Amino acid sequence: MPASDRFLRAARHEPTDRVPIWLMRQAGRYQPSYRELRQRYGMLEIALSPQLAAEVTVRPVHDYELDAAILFSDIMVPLGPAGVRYEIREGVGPVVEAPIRTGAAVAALSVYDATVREPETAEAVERAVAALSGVPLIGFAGAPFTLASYLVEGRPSRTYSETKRLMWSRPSTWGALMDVLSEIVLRHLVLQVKAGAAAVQLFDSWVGALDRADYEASVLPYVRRIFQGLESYEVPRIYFAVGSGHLTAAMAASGATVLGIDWRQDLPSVRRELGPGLALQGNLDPVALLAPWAVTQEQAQAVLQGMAGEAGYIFNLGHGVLPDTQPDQVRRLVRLVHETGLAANG
Ligand code: 1CP
Repeated sequence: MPASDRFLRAARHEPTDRVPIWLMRQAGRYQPSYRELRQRYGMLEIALSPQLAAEVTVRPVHDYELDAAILFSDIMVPLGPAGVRYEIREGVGPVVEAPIRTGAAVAALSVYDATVREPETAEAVERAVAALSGVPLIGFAGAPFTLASYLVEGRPSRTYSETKRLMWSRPSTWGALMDVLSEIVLRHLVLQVKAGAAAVQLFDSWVGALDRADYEASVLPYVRRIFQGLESYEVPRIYFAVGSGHLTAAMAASGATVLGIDWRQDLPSVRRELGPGLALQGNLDPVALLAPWAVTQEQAQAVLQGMAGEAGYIFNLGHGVLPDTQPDQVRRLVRLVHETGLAANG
C-alpha cells in the first residue's frame, strides 16, 4: 500500500496494511537541512515564502518515508493579516507587540478574505502538494483558545493568568475575541483545503490549562463552529491538545473526526472510553526519542501493542519532535512503525 493511502484510510477507519506515521514538528530544528536554511532566513520568512515553505514541508517525507506531510507554517501566521504585529523570537516563541486585553483591541482585529490576504499560504500548499506525489498534506491552524493565549499574554505563558482573567472577568470581550478568532481560523483552514490539503489539524496545545466546565462553556462552542464549517469539505478533522486528559470526552464532542492524544494518556483506555467512532492519533513521549534506541524501541512498541489490530489509528508523538532529537532516531522510528505496526486489519 503506498504511503499516499495509509494516513487517510486510517483517519477514515478503513483497513490499512501498516500503521501510518507522521510526527508533529517533523519539519524543524532537529533537521540539519532546516538549521542550515535558518542561517539564511527567519522562521516567518520561510513560512511566507511559498517555495521555501513547500521545500521544508516536503523534506522530512522524502528523508524518512513518513505517511503524511504537515504544512510548514506557524499558528501565528493568520493573525498577521488580521492586524496583529508579532515576531517569532529565537528561543522564546511568538511575542505580540501590543497584547489584546480590551474590547477596543478585540474590535480592531479584522476578519479578512483569506484568498486575497494569504496568497502565500495557498501557493505553499499547492507547491507542496505537487511535490509530494500523492502523499497527503495536512493543513493546520491554532485553535481559538491557544491563539488567544498568545494574543492576551503577549508571549508564551505557564499560568495563562491574563487569558483566564479576561475569560472570567469580561465574558463579552472574551466572546468577541473567540468569535473573530474562530472565523479567521475557519477561513485559513478552508483556504488550505481548497489549495489541496487532504486533512486539517487544529492545535489547541494549551487548552488543558482549563477545567472541563470552563472548556465547555467558553471554548468548545467555538471549536465546534470551526469543525462544523469544515464538514462539507469531507477531509479528516484532527483536534489535538497537550495535558488534556480531563477534557478528552468533551473534545470528542467537538466535531473532530480524529483526536490527537498526548503521552500522559493510555490510548487503549481512551479508545474504550470514547468507543470506535473517533480515530486516534499519538502518543509516544517526544522525550523517548532522546533515549538510547533500545528504550525508544520499547516505548514505541508498547504504544503499537496497545492499538494492535485497531482500525482508525495513526502513530504520532504525544507532542512535537524536540530540537535535540537525532535524525537517525526518527528514521528508525518510522521503520519500526512500518515493520511492526502490521495489524491494522490489513
Ligand atoms: O525558527 C524556528 O525554528 C523557531 C521554532 C518554530 C518552528 C519550527 C516556531 C516558533 N514555529 C515553527 C513551525 C511550526 N509551528 C509548525 C510546522 C512544523 C511542523 O510541524 O513540521 C507547526 C505545526 C507549528 C505550530 C505551533 N506553533 C504550535 C502548535 C503545536 C505545538 O507545538 O504545540 C504552537 C503552540 C506554536 C507557537 C510557537 N511557535 C514557535 C514556537 C517555539 C512556539 C511555541 C512557544 C511556546 O512554548 O509557547
